[in-house]
Amino acid sequence: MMGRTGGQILIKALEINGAKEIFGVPGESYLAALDALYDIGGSIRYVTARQEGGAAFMAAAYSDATGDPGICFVTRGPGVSNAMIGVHTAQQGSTPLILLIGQIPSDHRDREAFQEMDYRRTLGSIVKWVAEIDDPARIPEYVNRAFHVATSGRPGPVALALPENMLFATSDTDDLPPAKPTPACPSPEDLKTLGTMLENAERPLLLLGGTCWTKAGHQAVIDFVENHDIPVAVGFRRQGLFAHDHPNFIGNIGFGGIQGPNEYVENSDLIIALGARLNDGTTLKFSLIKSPVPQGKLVHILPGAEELGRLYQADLPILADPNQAALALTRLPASRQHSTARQTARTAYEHMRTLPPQDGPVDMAQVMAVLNARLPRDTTVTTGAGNAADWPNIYYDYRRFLGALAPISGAMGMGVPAAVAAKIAHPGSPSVYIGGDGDFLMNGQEVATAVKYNLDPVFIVIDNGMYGTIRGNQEVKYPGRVSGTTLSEVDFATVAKAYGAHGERVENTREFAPALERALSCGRAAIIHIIVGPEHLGPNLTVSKTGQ
Ligand SMILES: Cc1ncc(C[n+]2csc(CCOP(=O)(O)OP(=O)(O)O)c2C)c(N)n1
Ligand SMILES: [Mg+2]
Repeated sequence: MMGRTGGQILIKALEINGAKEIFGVPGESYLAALDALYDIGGSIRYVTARQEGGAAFMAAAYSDATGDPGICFVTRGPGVSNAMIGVHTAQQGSTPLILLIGQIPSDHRDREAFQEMDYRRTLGSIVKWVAEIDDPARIPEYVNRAFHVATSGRPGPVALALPENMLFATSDTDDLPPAKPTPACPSPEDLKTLGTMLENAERPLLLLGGTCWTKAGHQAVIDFVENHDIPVAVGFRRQGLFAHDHPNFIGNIGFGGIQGPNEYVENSDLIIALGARLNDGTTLKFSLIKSPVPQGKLVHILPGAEELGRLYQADLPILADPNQAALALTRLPASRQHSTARQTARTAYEHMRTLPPQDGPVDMAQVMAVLNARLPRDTTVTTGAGNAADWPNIYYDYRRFLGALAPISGAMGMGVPAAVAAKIAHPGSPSVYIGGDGDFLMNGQEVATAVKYNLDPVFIVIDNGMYGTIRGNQEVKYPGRVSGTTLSEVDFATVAKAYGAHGERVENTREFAPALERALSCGRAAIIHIIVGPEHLGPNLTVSKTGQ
């Protein structure tokens, strides 16, 4: 019997496990898998990116936007090297990502063959699991394990190397049923203890973070905080976990957060951290919540036993899937309301988010006001890294569940591919990137991917002609000694046109609103190039004010 090729068995196993999109750059190493996609009839789409860094970021962002594992397919050595930024970002962001690698033929292994790389060593410290498949008959087993490992415990990236000859070889092996999720539930005793702690708290806080949230889990969170009227904050770059216009929301904390909610966290006597690892980004380098022993009481709920007790000695560590935990929390009797604490924290949040007019040719405070008023609730907003990302991070009213896509790793270059991925995940909803001139060009080539797939994200580029974040730090530590931080002038509206996208140039505040209207309604990808001038360093920050 002829059987199926390794490529066919692989693609079938991905389909059985629910894969809908594969983000990649092709290589001759995995032609057999590409060929199997040709036959599968559209149930899985292969999204051809322009660079593996873009593809890996798209896969990670797709996962962050949907809660499903992201899948990225790249070729060996050079392809993997490019993709590593997305894999590292998935690790730091607890994002389930499956990296498939077209590998050199097995009979050339260990000769430093053309493009050979030892994935166990190069990827070993940034993935949860890496393996190479030698026998096509075992593909279903390895693929199921990849889905299981990526999504269970603390979610994260895994990698499978697929030797070229193995993908061409045939086997008559059977398919397996899909990997089964194993979400842990909190025990009744732990819930009872948590209920008593909440009853006795004066300034409680629910702090949300983590990945793989479901709509049901999200709704349970809303029900729980409304039942008890307790304040909710989200961790570093987790703005998509709670609508910012909800009266119980008091802000995102940590790096890129604002003072009001940070103060509430420092003085809270009970933090229920649900899904949040409480990393240095969320805790402002462990200052808002002292590590290893917090100043107030801490209930730490995480899906991975290995993470509980790693950064914090919680009063009540609970090993549970955040969705299951949230559902359990809705069953706690609401005997005490915390309305005063909640109202005070909410008022502080609203007050601290009010922006004065900003210096420069374009007032970014007004730009943010236009975006908040104009963009519908179902908009996904994406960013990369740098001060420019603080505009959305702090001042955009995120309202869509999982509608904030940004790198927990602080990697520049995620925002552009993430905006493309958001359009693939939610074609009917707007997707808007907001980032700096430096960040945009780290993966600006993926605008071409948006054009290829007829997607219409809007890319807003805040151009100060420099790596402003680093320049700002330079001005503080080495005033007036500018070194390595300036950038050349790029006409991004013209770049847009060259890609087949719509381009707008905004040189003063009043030009922004009509430019946004045209970008949102043009029916194709669009770049809005905002010239903020060489003094601009971010919210309330200019070169001249730095160091004063
Ligand atoms: C991949 C990567 N390289 C370098 C850095 C360091 N870095 C952080 S912010 C930044 C500058 C960002 O410039 P831009 O996007 O123009 O925004 P601005 O700071 O000017 O607002 C750099 C170089 C990083 N975080 N990620
Ligand atoms: Mg810049």
